[in-house]
Amino acid sequence: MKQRLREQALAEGFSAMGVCRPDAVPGAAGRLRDFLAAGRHGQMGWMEAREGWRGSPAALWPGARSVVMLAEAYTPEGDPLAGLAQPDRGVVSCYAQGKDYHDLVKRRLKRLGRWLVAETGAEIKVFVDTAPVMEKPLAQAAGLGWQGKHTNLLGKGLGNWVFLGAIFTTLELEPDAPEVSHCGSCTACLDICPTAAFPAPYQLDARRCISYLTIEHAGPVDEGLRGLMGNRIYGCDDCLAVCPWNKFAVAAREIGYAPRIGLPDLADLAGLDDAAFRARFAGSPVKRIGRNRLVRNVLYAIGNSGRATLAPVAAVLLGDSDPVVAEAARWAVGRLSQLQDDGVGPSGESC
Ligand code: B12
Ligand code: SF4
Ligand code: SF4
Repeated sequence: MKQRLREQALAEGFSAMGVCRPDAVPGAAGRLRDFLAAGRHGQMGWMEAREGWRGSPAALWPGARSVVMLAEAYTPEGDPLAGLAQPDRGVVSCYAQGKDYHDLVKRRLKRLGRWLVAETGAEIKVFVDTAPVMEKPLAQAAGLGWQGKHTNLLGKGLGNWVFLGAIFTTLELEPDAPEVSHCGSCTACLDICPTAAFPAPYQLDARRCISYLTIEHAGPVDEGLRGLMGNRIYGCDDCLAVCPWNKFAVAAREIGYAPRIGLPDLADLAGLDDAAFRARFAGSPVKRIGRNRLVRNVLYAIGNSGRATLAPVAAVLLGDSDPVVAEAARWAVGRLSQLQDDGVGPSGESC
């Protein structure tokens, strides 16, 4: 059955499948507890709220006998870091360039799950991202790959540009052998992080991670971190992009991940009102942060751009009805006028 399930998973478009027992990650609960106790989750209170289930997949659904872990590739075709050299444009992480992966992965998981139910009569529950399930350690236990020093799951024949999904089932399936780390002495992901968000290899302080700051963090971002965000306005790809194992990354098979957003103009984005924001980002993961948070991020990017021509764009938002947007506009205008006073750009060129 496991072999047939794997064939079906690959036929559905998944890149890899593995199986583990629900109790296969006994160490994860303690590490989650340490992460939460250190406050590294920042404002993500939902991580604490269901800590018991998150740390113990066996407690989440006591009837489950096996966890089927699946990886779905979204490997970008070009260099995801190329846009960082264009300061008047905003960089949206390649995971969010196409359609929302939650919808695409879940749809595929449900199709595979229905097949499993029809074949075996077993019960199933499917999860992707938002449930209290630690998907990365489960995927490692199921042999899909290992959690790299950047904390994401990567595999030798997979690379790290993969989303994860899980099917819990009452069916007994033969577990796969867990994978071990093949990071060796490499530290490329730790070294490139613009905000020094890794307190140690294999550990992330989300409060410093640009992905967290641009997507999850409500309110103003600490001023010391804003300047380090550059023109990243939604998510961050730096630590993933430098991983040498991506030489062997599998290609994305889901056409829905093809880039639709590209490198948007910061001035255009700053001018979005609620309705225009919703229309522009319909079906995209970007939609979930709402107009105000995106415009806040855009204003930080404008402040970091070194482009005096963008100061009037920021100035229009000084009176924005959202106080966080208005404060971000003040910061951006202040930063750009400082550069004008000095007559130099952020990299030392005359502006
Ligand atoms: C919360 C969350 C975030 C937070 C925190 C990320 C984090 N690393 O914890 C923020 C908002 C920052 C985030 C960012 C991103 N995320 Co996110 N996120 C999640 C979520 C919902 C939970 C992760 C979690 O449980 N974190 C808590 C910590 C404690 O767990 P952990 O990361 O597994 O930590 C382990 C290590 O610290 C390890 N550890 C600690 N010490 C030591 C020591 C040694 C020696 C070892 C070996 C291990 C070790 O033990 C812990 C448990 O195993 C998952 C979905 C899910 N339900 O699992 C998606 C998920 C991890 N995210 C995902 C993605 C794509 C991203 C981004 C790449 C998006 C982007 N481009 O902007 C970035 C990557 C940033 C990064 N470097 O991690 C994917 C990752 C897929 C993959 N290949 O791994 C997931 C799995 C969603 C999905 N279904 O596909 N994310
Ligand atoms: S996603 Fe960006 S900010 Fe977050 S840990 Fe990776 S490199 Fe650092
Ligand atoms: S960049 Fe190097 S250290 Fe980081 S996950 Fe990849 S192999 Fe491991």
